[in-house]
Amino acid sequence: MITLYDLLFANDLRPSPFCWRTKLALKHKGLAWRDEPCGFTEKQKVAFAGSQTYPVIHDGTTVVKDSWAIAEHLDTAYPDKPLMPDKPYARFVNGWTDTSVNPAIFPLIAGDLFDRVRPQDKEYISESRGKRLGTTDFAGFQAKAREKGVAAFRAALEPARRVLKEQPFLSGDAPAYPDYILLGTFMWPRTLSPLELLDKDDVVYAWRERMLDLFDGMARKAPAAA
Ligand SMILES: N[C@@H](CCC(=O)N[C@@H](CS)C(=O)NCC(=O)O)C(=O)O
Repeated sequence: MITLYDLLFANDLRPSPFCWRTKLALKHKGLAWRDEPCGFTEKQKVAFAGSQTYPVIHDGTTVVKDSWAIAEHLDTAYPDKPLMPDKPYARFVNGWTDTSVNPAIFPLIAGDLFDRVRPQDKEYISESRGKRLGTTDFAGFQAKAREKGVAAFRAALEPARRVLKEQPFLSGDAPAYPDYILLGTFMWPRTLSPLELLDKDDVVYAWRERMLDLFDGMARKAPAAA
């Protein structure tokens, strides 16, 4: 049985966009796994993998860290139902999401995220994210960021919008890893913040609805922010 080391917030919330990539990839393959929830200050749980981040998986005797490496491992070890039939395209979506989409979300939810961090992890997040943002007033930072940031986030999605105007999923007629990458990103604000990032008439909104329904509504049913 595969073990997934999954980032844990307060009230058992599991928002990590990278861990969601892995969870959706495992479901796509039809593989069962056991969750090992880990807080920000519990990195000793993934020290065996030499990792400072989640996700990590333990698959038999194989240990894999980093969501991209995990997707590659799953396609090699379980070649049925490929996650990445077009690997260069998947790599592009991975890089685009990491560098253009995720950074556009973080400022918009920084305060809501901080509110939902486990109490024992707050000092670590305050220091590490405070350094990144230049302030520990996360609520104030978030309020300011939302003035222009929602429009900027929507603009960053334009490459996906152009694809989704032509086909139901980023990967064509059926979802695959590129779709899981982007849905993973949407699971992050969905789990941590009541902020709605998309207009209802956006093709990305309709795609997200289809994605939330996959695997018997696995992502839709996951605990989300009130
Ligand atoms: N490139 C890595 C990034 C993973 C990552 O940054 N994970 C975050 C959670 S969303 C993390 O574990 N952060 C730990 C920390 O900030 O201390 C991947 O794709 O797995």
